[in-house]
Amino acid sequence: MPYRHFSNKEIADILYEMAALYEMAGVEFKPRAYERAAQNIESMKDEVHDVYAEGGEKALDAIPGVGKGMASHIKELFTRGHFKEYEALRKKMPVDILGLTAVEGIGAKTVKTLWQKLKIRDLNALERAAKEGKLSKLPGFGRKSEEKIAKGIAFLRSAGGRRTLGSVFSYVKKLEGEIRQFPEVEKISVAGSIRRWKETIGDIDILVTSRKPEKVMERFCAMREVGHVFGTGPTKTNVRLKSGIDADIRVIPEESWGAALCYFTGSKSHNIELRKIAIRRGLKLNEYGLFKGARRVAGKTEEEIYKALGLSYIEPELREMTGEIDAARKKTLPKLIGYNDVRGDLQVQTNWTDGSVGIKEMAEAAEREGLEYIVITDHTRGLAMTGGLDEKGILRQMKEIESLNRSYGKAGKKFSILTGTEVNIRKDGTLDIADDVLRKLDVVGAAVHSHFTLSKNEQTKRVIRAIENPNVDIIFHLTGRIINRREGIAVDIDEVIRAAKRTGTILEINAYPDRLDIKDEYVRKCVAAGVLMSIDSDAHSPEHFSLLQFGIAQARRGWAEKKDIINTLPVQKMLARLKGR
Ligand code: DGT
Ligand code: CA
Ligand code: CA
Ligand code: ZN
Repeated sequence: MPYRHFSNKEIADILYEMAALYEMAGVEFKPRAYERAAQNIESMKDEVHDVYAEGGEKALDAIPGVGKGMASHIKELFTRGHFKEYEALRKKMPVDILGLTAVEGIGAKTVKTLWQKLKIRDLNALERAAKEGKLSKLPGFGRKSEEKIAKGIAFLRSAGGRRTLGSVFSYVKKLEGEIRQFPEVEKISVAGSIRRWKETIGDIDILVTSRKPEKVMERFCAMREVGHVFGTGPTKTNVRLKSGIDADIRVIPEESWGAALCYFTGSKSHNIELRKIAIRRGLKLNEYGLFKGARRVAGKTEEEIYKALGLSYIEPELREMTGEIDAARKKTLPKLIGYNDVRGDLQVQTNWTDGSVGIKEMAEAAEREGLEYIVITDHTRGLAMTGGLDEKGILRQMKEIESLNRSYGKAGKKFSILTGTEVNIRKDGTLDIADDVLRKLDVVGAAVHSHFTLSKNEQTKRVIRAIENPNVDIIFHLTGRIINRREGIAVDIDEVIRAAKRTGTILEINAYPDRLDIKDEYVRKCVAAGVLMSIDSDAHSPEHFSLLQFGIAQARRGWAEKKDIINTLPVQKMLARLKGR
């Protein structure tokens, strides 16, 4: 096959597949390396293709996580459309690996067994085998694991192919940037669920104004990223992008910009309510404007539409019909935390455990991102696969942090690195690090990483026991859910929030795009109860600090203000608000 363009998503998928193939082949180290490279490529702003076109194989090599071997594979992909090692591995294992491993509880090793013993190639075959009770007869499987797999498949199907916002965000920004460059485009905005910063998105909705709509559509359809055009006309075009995502673009008349933005931002139920309000006032609202008879009374901006309906302006993140319209009428909407309000990051991993680089590099990256402090929170020993630290390891790490801070002090730097940990909550709610060491740390986060299927009652007790430990400042990613993949633990959220309030424990909003844990609904409960939250990136590599924006969006969708989030405070004030100080 000759040269072909591969999008970042396509490359990442191939690398993920390679990771699984190597794992099945029993190769050491490579699986993790390929996975890491895939993650980095997925979240890159630039196209790997352009990086290669401009800087050759050397530039590929410079992408974080991509080494010489991988760089040459990617080059081969661009120049020949495939690469040998991948083809060879695929031949041995001709199965839909990504489809199968997307099921909770199925890893590469299981895929191998399923193929070797039952010739299962894809999700449908797996579903059939589970129904027929064939899985439970495999060595190492039982009734329970069969049921778990059946549940996992059902969960996956119900998610219906929606993608996390974080996995498409930089891709969408890039697309938007390219369209903005069309000479005929005047205004441009992304609308729909992306503008509302939903956790997952179905498609990409783009609005533009232009005096030459045909030309805009022609250029759009000719974009390199467009795979298939479903339909095109002067006002509306629908395409499927090469990444597999659908996109709609609409050209809007200048005087209707605000009305269209409002209409196509949604949500649908929010729009329907706005229209009812208009009708009650003897007006008519549609995507062209707000009308009194034939006269347009508003439409150029969203602000003037809300105003004409007797409402204060409602931020897109709140347009979900969960009380925002009432609050806008009564002028009691919250003043949401802003995207620049977070000053520090309270959950950061390094290469002391499963992060990609050292403490210093992470601190430098955080500083570049505009942060004033970070807490180093490597995993603890209960998470053996990450090389979790024991007490001695934590004490050694504290020394290194101390010396880094000293050198920062000497250099007159304002940035602070705080000591901390992501201590593992055991099945019974006790922690896997001794209290006298936890007490020495600046910030202690505790998290559940195992025993996800205990009953609600047991999980609630377990988490509350951790909350009641005077050394635990924060509960990290409370439910442990992974969007599209794993349901979180069952907890009585109201009881947990009461315990957090009583003890002064913070609940984290984890910004990692497939976690976003706690979810918006719970954020709102915390706001109502006066429980402080933190917004953390859970960074495992330097680029991850930019993920904070998704956590901030989550906080906004939960109606949180700046005062509700502890790490909007400067470092000393933040520390002073922690439990037991
Ligand atoms: P998605 O794409 O599933 O993540 O969710 P949205 O909210 O982006 O939905 P989408 O793409 O179907 O439509 C974009 C917006 O257009 C939607 O949020 C509200 C508006 N819209 C679409 N269809 C209707 C409709 O039938 N009635 C009203 N009032 N608004 C609609
Ligand atoms: Ca949409
Ligand atoms: Ca759409
Ligand atoms: Zn980790």
